[in-house]
Amino acid sequence: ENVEAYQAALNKVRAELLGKHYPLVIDGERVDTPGRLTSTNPCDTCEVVGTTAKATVEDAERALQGAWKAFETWKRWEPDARARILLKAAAILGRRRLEACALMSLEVGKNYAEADVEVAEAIDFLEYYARSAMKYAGFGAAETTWYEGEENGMLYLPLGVGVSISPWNFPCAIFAGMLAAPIVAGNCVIAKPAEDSGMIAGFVVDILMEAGLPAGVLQFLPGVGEEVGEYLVTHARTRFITFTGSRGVGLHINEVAAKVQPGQRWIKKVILELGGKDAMIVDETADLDVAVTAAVQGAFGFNGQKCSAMSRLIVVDEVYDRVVNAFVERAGALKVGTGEENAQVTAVVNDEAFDKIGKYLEIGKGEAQLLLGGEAPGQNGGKRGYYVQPTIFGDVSPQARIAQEEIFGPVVSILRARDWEHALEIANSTQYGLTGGVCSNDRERLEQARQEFEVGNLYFNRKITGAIVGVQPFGGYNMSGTDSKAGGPDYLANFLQLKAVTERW
Ligand code: TXE
Repeated sequence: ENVEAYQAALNKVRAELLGKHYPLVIDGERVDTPGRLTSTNPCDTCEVVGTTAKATVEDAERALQGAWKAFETWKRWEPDARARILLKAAAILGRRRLEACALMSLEVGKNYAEADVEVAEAIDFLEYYARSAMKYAGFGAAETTWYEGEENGMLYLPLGVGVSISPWNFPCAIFAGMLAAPIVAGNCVIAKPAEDSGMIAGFVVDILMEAGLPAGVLQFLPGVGEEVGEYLVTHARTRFITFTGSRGVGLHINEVAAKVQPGQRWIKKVILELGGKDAMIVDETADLDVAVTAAVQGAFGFNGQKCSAMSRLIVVDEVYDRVVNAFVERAGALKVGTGEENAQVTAVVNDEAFDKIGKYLEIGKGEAQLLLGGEAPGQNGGKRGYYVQPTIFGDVSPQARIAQEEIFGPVVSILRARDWEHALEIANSTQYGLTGGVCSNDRERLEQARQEFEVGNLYFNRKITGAIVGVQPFGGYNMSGTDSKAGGPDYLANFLQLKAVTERW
């Protein structure tokens, strides 16, 4: 019945939201701009879904100054009052869940099943960070609140104004989660969504404003990353940066944000959530069906456009042929189509991704054995769209480019390991370390993986994507990022200044 309700929501969305234009939001005002960012449906490249305004650096300057003004008031709100606004937004998003799913399907091509999980995750992020803030608000905490310390005590004070720069592949959950944490901690945020997903971001901003977020606390600034994003991350008045996106851009931001600008009084706090080249090991003790199911789900969910996607499958020689044949057969049976049809594999997000993946297919043919797919990306049975068939390469060498570099599409490299030890060595042989998995029934090996598999999120005998907010902190080792969010050590502490006050000794 969900799918029927979804279809109905889709039709409502098409009528109401399709063609909608989302302006900037600065100091609580909706502000339009001459420039436009256009969102198109990747499953039908010609269909315009809608537009957002396109911020300039002048808009960014105005947003930054306005946010600092709003900060003077917002920082004095009691944490539980701030938390209640997030909880209200979560409730509104819950009521409008199907519209959010339908809009996401249209804007980034996500199928209903994946979109539904993502909206639930967005709600979880809002609720989780609201609860996290309560810890500081007298709910059983020490009587010291964040402002009037008595005698000796610890104060947790918000930092000020920061920028949140988010990707298109979790355009609702990551967008909402990344701004909710600093805001509920008392900071003000300038939110810069990815160019391909400004509408669903605008949809979330509308809900946060409806929930009562005061003017200026959240400035909504869709725009070109290299322009307004760059302007904000290098600005003397930006106090913190929370970024989720590719390794390349993340490392660039880390570099330029380190430079102390004239008049800058602090060291910018930078939080990075970057890419992955995530591997799952299958050994000879694994349950074959469990392993192949985990591999298909982990590799092709949202067409592999997840930082947590399984892009490497490492199989010990003894079971290599059985596992690979079953995996290729199951992958080959996946339905390719539109998000609305709830196809398992839909179109990749845009022409840039389409071209990038196409190049990797050619590189892969030169490096390894093509086992499935690999046709030049293109039409799906006559339908226009950025479709890439599930593609699998076999006997890939660990140092091959398709085993080292993030392709971010429905492309899997299978590597053959001599034995368990060799498999673990291969798994740890990239610069990333986000998610990883082991399909095995050998408890000693699983124990060894706990200690030695260098990933922030490790899964046994199940797909290696998906982290339950508040239960499984999500974040990686090495080049996959700097922190684990939503569930690890107190993530809000990233956005707070700690002050120890001593009066009586
Ligand atoms: O990233 P991009 P995308 C990663 C995923 C993949 C990438 C895909 O692994 O690598 O995200 O998302 C802005 N200064 N993760 O293509 O291109 C740009 O406008 C400032 C990991 O969106 O890096 C966009 O808003 N900003 C994650 C944002 O950066 C700039 C989970 C990201 O763009 C900029 C999800 C600049 N110079 C995706 N250039 C995890 N680890 O949890 C671009 N931008």
